[in-house]
Amino acid sequence: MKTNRRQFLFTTSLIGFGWILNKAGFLFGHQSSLHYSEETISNSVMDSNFGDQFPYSLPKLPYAYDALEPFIDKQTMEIHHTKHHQAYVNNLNKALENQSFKNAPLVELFKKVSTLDKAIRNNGGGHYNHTLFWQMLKSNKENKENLPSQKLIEVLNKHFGSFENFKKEFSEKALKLFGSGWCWLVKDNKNTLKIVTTPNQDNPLMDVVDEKDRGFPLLGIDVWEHAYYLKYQNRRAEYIENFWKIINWEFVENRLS
Ligand code: MN3
Repeated sequence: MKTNRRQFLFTTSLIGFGWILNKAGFLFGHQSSLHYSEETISNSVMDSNFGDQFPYSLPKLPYAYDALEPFIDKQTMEIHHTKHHQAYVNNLNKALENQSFKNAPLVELFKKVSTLDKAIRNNGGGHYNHTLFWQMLKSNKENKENLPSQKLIEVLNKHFGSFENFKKEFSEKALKLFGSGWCWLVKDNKNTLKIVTTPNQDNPLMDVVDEKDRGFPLLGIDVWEHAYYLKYQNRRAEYIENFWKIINWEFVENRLS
């Protein structure tokens, strides 16, 4: 069932990719399109869980706008979701509407995004990244200790020495990222966990990202000022510290497996 769906996704995307590859000057050998696979492009990873398709739409939040208080305030969530995320969705649809490959899965477009209109990169990334971000968070009004499961802690220990080391490295990279962007925990195609940052709305599935930083996103933090400025102003470090209290570790663990 899963294989059929994958084949379907690849087939539908090929129509669009034929155009892209031809435009990029690639030679299409006979039947080569039938053999197109993730392995064709080195170190590329795809998120086949991302189900939205053209025309894209704003997903509902899995909680109320005030659910993340006091760590992320209601107004920030409402503006972030209904204005910022909605704008990425609208602009992505606009950028794709006249493209022959508009029905190709967004995560397939990421693999060739360097050859596409910049608006697809920015707004496609914006839609994908925020759709993930909302699900990576959860309510914790009582400010309970929020740790991953023992199983996930063991995985993080293996890759980072300890959970504390992981938290420290992730927080530091998120803090030091200059300007707007995202900090991610990713699993690369060798199953190694890494912490990487991407500028603007880029993400680790995109071919514009350095090969060593590519991977499947497990966790991400939005460090654009629009994600925290109303409550934290310039205090990004405080926003990052509070982010740890509202991470939906179950969601992260599900993505790992
Ligand atoms: Mn944002």
